[in-house]
Amino acid sequence: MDYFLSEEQEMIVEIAQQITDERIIPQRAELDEKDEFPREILNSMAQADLFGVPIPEEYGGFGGGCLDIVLALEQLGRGCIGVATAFAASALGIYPIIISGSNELKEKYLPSVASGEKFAAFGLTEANAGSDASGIQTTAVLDGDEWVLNGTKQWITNGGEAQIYTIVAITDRKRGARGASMFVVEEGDAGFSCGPKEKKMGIRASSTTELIFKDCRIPKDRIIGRLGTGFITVMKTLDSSRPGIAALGLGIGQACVDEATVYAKQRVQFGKPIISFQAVQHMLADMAIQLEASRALVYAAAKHIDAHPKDMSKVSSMCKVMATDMAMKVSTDAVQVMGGYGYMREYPVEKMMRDAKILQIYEGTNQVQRNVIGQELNKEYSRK
Ligand code: COS
Repeated sequence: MDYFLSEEQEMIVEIAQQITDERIIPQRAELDEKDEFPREILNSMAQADLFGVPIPEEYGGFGGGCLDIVLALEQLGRGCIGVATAFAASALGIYPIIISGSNELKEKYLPSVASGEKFAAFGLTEANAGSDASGIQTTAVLDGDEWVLNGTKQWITNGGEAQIYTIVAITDRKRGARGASMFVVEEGDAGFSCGPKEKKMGIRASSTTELIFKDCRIPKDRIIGRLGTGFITVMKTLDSSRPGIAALGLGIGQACVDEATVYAKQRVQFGKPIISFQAVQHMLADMAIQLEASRALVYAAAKHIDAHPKDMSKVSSMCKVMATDMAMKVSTDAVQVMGGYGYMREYPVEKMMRDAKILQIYEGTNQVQRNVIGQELNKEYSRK
């Protein structure tokens, strides 16, 4: 379907497509097998200026909007969402600075992330705080001209690989959601370390570690935004990043439709290619319908967010749920169409099915997204 993209948007698609076809697809199986971080591929994305897409022009970026980043991530996700997650997590890590940071923080951190020289990571989740984002235990206490951080973040994408970490910590426990603040921590800060890489079901090219703060001292001016606004910045960050996760779902969906259709045309059973059997055709048709419907919603949501940035929570959650549930269903069906071969590592759909699962979990489970949508509906209809 033609979504009438601008020339610049077509260019973003073309660049991401080329990196996906030439660099990601040939390497994805090996990166998955070896749990290997895709540094060289990320370097080629940096050379192609992809890291600059979400960063404002005055800080060395492309100044792209939500649809621009969605288009890039959809293509990268078609290749491998492990690689694409490493890329997306750098954008996620820098959003708090874009959304709430001072000009000084923006000048200090955004240009090196826009150029791809440095990677970023976002630290919210803890052992006892995931869906309950305001239940975090990590603390930050002001001591003279420094903040002293203590606590442990869990399952942080780009942990150990990023140089810039934006993290949320409690600065005044009595104030509830208004008692959290966000900070920038740099690789090498005293008292800051990362745990070993986690062993995951999928997205194994990406790195996931703990972030450990033991009397970690950082300068006072590394606070992002005003004291006590950390939870709001976290929520706005997640609202901004969720369409990107939806785009990864589109990427997997497209790759699965492609793989399963090509296979069904080649695989002969009972003397005919299996695509000539209605049972298989209907599965492929349902996969294609769900994919295209999800794409229409993700693009429409991204355009809405670009036009109305203050009204993004509901549409952001809606497109995340729809496209990632679609990715799980369509990847499971692709394995089914391909039968025994689909279940084997020799074909890429088994990896896509393992990878798809995380999309329903990270950056807010799809159950939490439904809570957000339900709460927004409740508010809207109370006003009517
Ligand atoms: N944008 C701006 N402000 C927001 C917001 C948003 N999207 N969502 C909530 N807020 C504000 C609220 O307005 C409220 O402000 P006041 O204190 O001024 O009233 C404050 O934040 C607290 O909001 P709320 O009471 O709704 O917070 P809850 O603790 O009930 O949180 C959910 C609700 C479940 C929506 C939230 O915890 C959430 O999104 N969880 C998922 C987190 C997640 O994605 N985790 C995975 C992380 S992997 S990176």
